[in-house]
Amino acid sequence: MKVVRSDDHRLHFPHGELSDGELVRPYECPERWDHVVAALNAAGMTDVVEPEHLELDLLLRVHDPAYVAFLRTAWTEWEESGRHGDMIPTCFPTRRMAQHEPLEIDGRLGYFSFAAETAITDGTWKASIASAAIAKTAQKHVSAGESAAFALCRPPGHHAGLDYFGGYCFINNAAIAAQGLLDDGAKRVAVLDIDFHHGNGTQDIFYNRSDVFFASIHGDPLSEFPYFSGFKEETGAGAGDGATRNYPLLPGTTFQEWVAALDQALREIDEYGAEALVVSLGVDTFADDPISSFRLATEDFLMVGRRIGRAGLPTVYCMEGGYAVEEIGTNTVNVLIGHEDASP
Ligand code: 7XA
Ligand code: ZN
Repeated sequence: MKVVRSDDHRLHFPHGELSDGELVRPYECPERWDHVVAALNAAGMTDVVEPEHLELDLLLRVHDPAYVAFLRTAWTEWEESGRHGDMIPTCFPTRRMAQHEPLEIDGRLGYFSFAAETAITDGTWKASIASAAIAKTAQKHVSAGESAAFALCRPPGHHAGLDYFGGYCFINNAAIAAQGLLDDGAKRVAVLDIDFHHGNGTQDIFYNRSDVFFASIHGDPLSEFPYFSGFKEETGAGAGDGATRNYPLLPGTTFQEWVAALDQALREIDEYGAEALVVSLGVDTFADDPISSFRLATEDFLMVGRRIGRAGLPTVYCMEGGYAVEEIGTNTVNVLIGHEDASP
């Protein structure tokens, strides 16, 4: 399996994350990437590819132009306003607000985000573009005939919506990959999101579309981030009516319970008639993950990959969450090994 990665992820690393009332070292840290690379190397998955240059127009296939313009210049605007620390949003529009895009950077920061744990730094734009380029390059290899490719994206992407960031995500890498698969010939694509957290951004981007089926298995939003999206009754709208499926599961969910939802999601992807698959691969479903509450074990991830591989679809894996830093590598690579085991 081709592995696409780049050192540019290191350009993004905020000084702090607002968590449980304190400013802590961000859970989403560069060492996560290092551990995944170490596990890939240990497993002999060394068919490494550098990302190709990303045309910025591609971002506009899945994101709003005003949002992309904001992300691109946010740090400069921040510095020009005399600030140098991390850009942490503190004021958000809520129900019936957000009629106007503010002119001032603090207002714009809140307008284009949904949560305060995620900061922008001077390297965020470059790292986010590199991450999207990684997803795009992995997709290109799959569209060209590879059965699967792994995009080692950092920052992750599945919380980034049409016009907002949050949940450590800025550009939606999985959406870039799904759109690319369509642009290169697939008629119907599925995104399967197995990260612990609901992929609200991916859902937002494709909610009204029938050419991308989105299925997400995640912690029940009544008790887990992102809280306001990922309920069972969210099934798509307009042309996309029926093309979104959510499987919210309770804290403490075991592998046996979780895998029943995975099998159901894979059946629905099959019924939908997807020609290609994007997997939002988060391993924060792991029992020892510090910010999640499912109970998957390291060896379970092999079974996850086998089940996905048995679907027999050309597949792009995009890295999302996973914060048990010592185990993130083995857990991630187990999914990829399982996938390869299952492939014909
Ligand atoms: O998949 N998404 C993540 O792993 C990020 C979740 C951020 C949670 C922040 C809660 N304070
Ligand atoms: Zn997550």
